[in-house]
Amino acid sequence: MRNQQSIQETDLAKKMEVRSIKNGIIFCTIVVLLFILYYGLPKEIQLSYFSYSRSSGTVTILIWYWPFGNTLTLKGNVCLDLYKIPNCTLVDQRSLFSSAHVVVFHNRELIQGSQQLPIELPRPQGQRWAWMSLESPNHNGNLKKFANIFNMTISYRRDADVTIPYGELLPLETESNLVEDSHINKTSLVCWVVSNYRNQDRRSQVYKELSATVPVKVYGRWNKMPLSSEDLLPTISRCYFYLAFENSLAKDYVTEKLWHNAYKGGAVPVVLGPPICDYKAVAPEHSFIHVDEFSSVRELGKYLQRLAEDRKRYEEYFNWKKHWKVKVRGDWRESLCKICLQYNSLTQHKVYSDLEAWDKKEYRP
Ligand SMILES: *[C@@H]1O[C@H](CO)[C@@H](O)[C@H](O)[C@H]1NC(C)=O
Ligand SMILES: *[C@@H]1O[C@H](CO)[C@@H](O)[C@H](O)[C@H]1NC(C)=O
Ligand SMILES: CC(=O)N[C@H]1CO[C@H](CO)[C@@H](O)[C@@H]1O
Repeated sequence: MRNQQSIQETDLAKKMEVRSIKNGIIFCTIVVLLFILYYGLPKEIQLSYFSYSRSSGTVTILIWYWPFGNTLTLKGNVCLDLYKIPNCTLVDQRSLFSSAHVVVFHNRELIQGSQQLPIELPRPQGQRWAWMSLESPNHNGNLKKFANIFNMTISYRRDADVTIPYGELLPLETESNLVEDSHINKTSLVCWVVSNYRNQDRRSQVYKELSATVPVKVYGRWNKMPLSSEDLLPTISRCYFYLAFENSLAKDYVTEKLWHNAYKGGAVPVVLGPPICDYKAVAPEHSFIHVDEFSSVRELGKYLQRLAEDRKRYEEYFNWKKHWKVKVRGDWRESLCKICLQYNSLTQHKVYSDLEAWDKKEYRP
């Protein structure tokens, strides 16, 4: 009897225990559900969900306003039709904000105050805001106020999330045997095209020293010899050397002066800008002459003079043309479509906590 009762009691206790465990599980589940409802999913789960969903389907890039106010048409499937980049939708309607994967802001208008960031809009999970500029750091203004806002950078710099160089060399599919006579029509030794001459610039000092050693033909507004865009390349093609001197000396800042003017013009570029290693990273060896290769500008001048007289050695500066073709940067649509090529390899979570420091990063001459 006693035993029977105690067995029944323990049974009852067990039943009670099971029930309370059940209740506990239900209670915990409700708490977790309420938590998720209120706070949303923890970041890691959300991000992996998002990265899963983004690897298929198209990426939508929203340009919040057009750089320099130059609106370009986005009719049709621009990225596919013009640049053969698939699964990439370019839009400029602000009403599509909530469906955009990337929203792009061009720096110039933000700095001038003609455009504002839509900081009042709630940012959809996983959306990235991109800061875009092709200017050198000393023309970007003070970016301190943009701390902790942007998730990615679009710039000519090699260490930007999306690199938009002013130009690049693409490998030729088949090696070119076309041997041009690079000496044809050459009438000037050294040419320079300059519009904004500032006496204090390093390039102005180099020019002055160089022209004391060899003749330098100067074109452009400064010398009251402006060149129309049609006349630019034919004029440069008549020079043995072209001074591709950048107006700002900054990491990776190599502009169309090299890619378009010199390479397409058919003159050997004499470059002044970032250090030699920055040029070597993007241009073939023996396709340019860097001012820093010489102990003095006088030595540079003497080298140029000897080279122009040595047909064979001068010709060697064009050997790269057998393997490479020049590609100059297209319009802003091309730059924006290129975001899609990088999109799937972007780090999951990134914030530029100090954009100003990133932009003005120590330049090691
Ligand atoms: C040389 O000049 C002639 C006449 O101006 C022109 O037709 C020809 O294309 C030029 N050749 C090169 C390689 O620039
Ligand atoms: C983008 O930056 C914002 C603001 O700092 C941040 O809250 C958000 O998590 C970032 N998003 C990504 C995808 O990195
Ligand atoms: C990764 C991805 O979404 N790829 C798609 C790109 O678009 C083509 C059709 O346009 C699809 O077939 C791919 O699956």
